[in-house]
Amino acid sequence: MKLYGEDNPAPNPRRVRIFLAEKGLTLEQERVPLRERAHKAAEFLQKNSLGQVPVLELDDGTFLSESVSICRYLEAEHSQPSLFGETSREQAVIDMWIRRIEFQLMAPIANIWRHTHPLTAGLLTQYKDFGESNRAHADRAYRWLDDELSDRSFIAGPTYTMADIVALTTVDFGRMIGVAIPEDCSRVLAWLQRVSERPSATA
Ligand SMILES: N[C@@H](CCC(=O)N[C@@H](CS)C(=O)NCC(=O)O)C(=O)O
Repeated sequence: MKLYGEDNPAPNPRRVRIFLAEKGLTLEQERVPLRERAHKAAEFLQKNSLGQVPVLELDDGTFLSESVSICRYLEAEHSQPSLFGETSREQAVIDMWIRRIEFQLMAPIANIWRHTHPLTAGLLTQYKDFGESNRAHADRAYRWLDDELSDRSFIAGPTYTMADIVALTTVDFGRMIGVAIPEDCSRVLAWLQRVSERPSATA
């Protein structure tokens, strides 16, 4: 098995590395340098036709892409500690929160990245007004998340799960490109400190 990824700050490969650290697993890894466009080379497109990382190559030659799907596969192979939930209720709640973080928070941050950041300017036609308009969406998402965290320590409940990994990588990437957590979102800030103190956060 081999994991193709990219160093930080790329958020999606980091999800898998944090997941592996939480599970205490190690895998052979190969860096795919995005700045050199290695992810769009013909050889890599054979592994993932979307030309994105991470990709997990299984021993039977299957290539899995999509960071959450890769982690689901690894969870099925190594069930403990559970990061996707044990009961059907836990699993559904965690899945709901992964999707909510991706749609509510990751989507506006990705739009800000693609449409306002100098590093992506050569990759697409940037619509700067559209990109900037997403700052208000990200702010709204942070305030909504702050209210949600009033009754629990982690994104999907009382324990750390895959939803925290998706949120942490998103929040850190946002901070890196200048999307700050609003200062009055004290619960989100406390959550960020809690998850950042885990050894896995250095992955
Ligand atoms: N939904 C995918 C997103 C993967 C993704 O966008 N990866 C970024 C690196 S963080 C990438 O490869 N970007 C290059 C591109 O989209 O062309 C996942 O969760 O794995």
